[in-house]
Amino acid sequence: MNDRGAFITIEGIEGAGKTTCMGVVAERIAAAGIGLLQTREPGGTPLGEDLRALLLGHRHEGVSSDTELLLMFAARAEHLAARIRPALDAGDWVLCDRFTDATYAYQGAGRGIPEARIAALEEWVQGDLRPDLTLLMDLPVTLGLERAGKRSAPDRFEREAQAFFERVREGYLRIAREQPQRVRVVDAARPLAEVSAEIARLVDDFIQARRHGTA
Ligand code: Z5A
Repeated sequence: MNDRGAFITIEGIEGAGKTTCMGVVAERIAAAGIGLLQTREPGGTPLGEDLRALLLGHRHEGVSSDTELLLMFAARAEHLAARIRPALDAGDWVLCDRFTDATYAYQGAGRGIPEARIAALEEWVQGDLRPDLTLLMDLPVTLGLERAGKRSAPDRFEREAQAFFERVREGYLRIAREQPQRVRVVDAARPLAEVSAEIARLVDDFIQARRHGTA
C-alpha cells in the first residue's frame, strides 16, 4: 500500500444522500483496518466551521460570487493545513463530504465564475493534492430538492432556483466525463439499499486496488 493515505471525496447536488452514504464508506474503510479522518467542506476546522456558518447562513445575503469563492478556498486552505495533510501524511485515509469539485460545480457552473480562476486557486491552495477517488451521487434535481426539503429549513444555497442546480448537476457530470478514472458516478435516485451496496462495492474495489498499488 502507498505510504500516504488515500483521499476520498463525496459529491452531489442537495439531497443526493452524501451524508447518508458517508457512513457506508467509513464502515468499509474501518472493516479493512485503515485509520480514517471523516470531515466536510466547507468546514472541518474551527475557523472553517465559522466560515461555513457565514456561507450557508442568511446573515449575508447577496454575497458576491468572488467573495463566496475566496471564502471557500480560505476554509479549504485551513482545512488542508490543519487536518487533511497531517492525516494523509500519517498514513490515515481522509473521507471528505465535498471538496474542490463542489467549487467547480457551484461557483463555476452554478454562479458562472470562469474555470481558470478556480484552477488558479486550486493550484495555489492544494499544490498537486487531488482526491484519489470521488463518488459523485447523481440524481434528478427535482428529486434531490424534494429529499432535501423534507429534511430541514433551506440554507442560503438551497434557496437557489432549480435552473441553478441543473447547472451544478451538469458541472459535476462534466467533471466525471473528463476524469473517469477518479470520479465514479453513482445513480442516487435508486432505493438506499441499492445505492449503499454499490458504494460498498466501489470502496472495496478501491481498497484492493490501493493495496495492489494500482490506485
Ligand atoms: N459548497 C459550495 O458552493 N462550494 C464548495 O466548494 C463547497 C460547498 C465545498 C453545503 O454543503 C453547501 O456548500 C452546499 C454546496 C456549498 N450547498 N448546499 N446546500 P452540504 O454538503 O452541507 O449541503 P447539502 O448538499 O445540502 O448536503 P446535505 O444537506 O448533507 O445533503 P446530502 O448529504 O446529499 O443528503 P442526505 O442528508 O444524506 O439525504 C437527504 C435526505 O434524503 C435524508 O432524509 C435521507 O434520509 C434521504 N435519502 C438519502 N438517500 C436516499 C435514497 N437513496 N432514497 C430515499 N431517500 C434518501
